[in-house]
Amino acid sequence: MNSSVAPQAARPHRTDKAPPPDAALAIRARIVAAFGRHFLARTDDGRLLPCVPRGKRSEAVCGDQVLLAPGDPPLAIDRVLPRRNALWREDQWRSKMFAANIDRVLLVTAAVPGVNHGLIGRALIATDAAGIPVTLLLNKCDLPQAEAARAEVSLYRDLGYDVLELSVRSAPDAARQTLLPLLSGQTCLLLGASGVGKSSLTNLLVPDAAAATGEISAALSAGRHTTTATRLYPIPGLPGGSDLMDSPGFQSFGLHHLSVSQLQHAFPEIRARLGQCRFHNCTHRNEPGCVFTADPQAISPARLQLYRTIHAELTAPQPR
Ligand SMILES: Nc1nc2c(ncn2[C@@H]2O[C@H](COP(=O)(O)OP(=O)(O)OP(=O)(O)O)[C@@H](O)[C@H]2O)c(=O)[nH]1
Ligand SMILES: [Mg+2]
Ligand SMILES: [Zn+2]
Repeated sequence: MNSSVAPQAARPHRTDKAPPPDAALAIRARIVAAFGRHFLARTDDGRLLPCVPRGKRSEAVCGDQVLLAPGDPPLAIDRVLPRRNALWREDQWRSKMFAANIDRVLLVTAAVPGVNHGLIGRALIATDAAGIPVTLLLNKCDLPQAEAARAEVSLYRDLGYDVLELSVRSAPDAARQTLLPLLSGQTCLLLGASGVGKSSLTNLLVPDAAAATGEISAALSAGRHTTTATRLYPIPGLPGGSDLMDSPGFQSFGLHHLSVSQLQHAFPEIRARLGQCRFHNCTHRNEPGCVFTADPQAISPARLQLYRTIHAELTAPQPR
């Protein structure tokens, strides 16, 4: 379970019972939407093609490069090409891949519903382990709660992460100007809890996206309207290859797919002082002579607690 390299990350997969693909006839495309077993892929010349996996298992995720067999729609996905990277979460029961082939994660938090350190900390660990650069976005800075949220995210700035502030609602032009340099020529994934404004930001940058946001359901009094599938959109006005992915908000973020070493290296403050504890194999949980227990400057109590909680999750005996 705790293997450091996920099996899906690097290998090309043939979907079940695929005949040998004829490279000359195959259509190369990128998955831009996944709804259960139904996918939408975009060719380099901009055609959108409905497609389905050949066998029972649907291994493709948003962002994957695939080879499609020519034929009547929906086309069969013959092969998922090797991934540069993939981001996913995994708990005791199941694993969920968010997306693949990502240049940067834009990890969104907001003044309302507030900064959730558990989710942010875990998402930062997962992106580090996947080798994907990350930028934190603090949205809804127009709200009175922004001051408190700013104080909360300063922790991440101090740890060396890039943190950008914006208000999609009250300062859309400034938000665009802040983000465009990061987005140019890149595939960026918006990631974050529900209601932080990922789809609002998508609609700002991709006016044709019509991504569902909170308002739509308010108008229909149908309760909250929340994104249910990851989608990839080309960003107009930027060079080709500038793509934005909107994803559903997450409430939990299991990290069962990581090794203890990946966990320790993903905490900048732990990485900086590895090897300084009395025991070389210190787990930083309860050993004597642990620098993180002894020196309150080494790591904040909340971050140390998060580390210990995740360490316990990774090393707990697996249920039979
Ligand atoms: N005050 C304020 N509200 C905002 C801002 N950006 C977005 N919102 C509102 O926040 C609510 C949620 O926004 P969404 O864009 O649907 O959030 P989401 O992150 O896509 O949520 P999920 O799809 O559930 O993950 C909507 O009512 C937006 O209008 C902002 O900058 N300021
Ligand atoms: Mg959304
Ligand atoms: Zn230690």
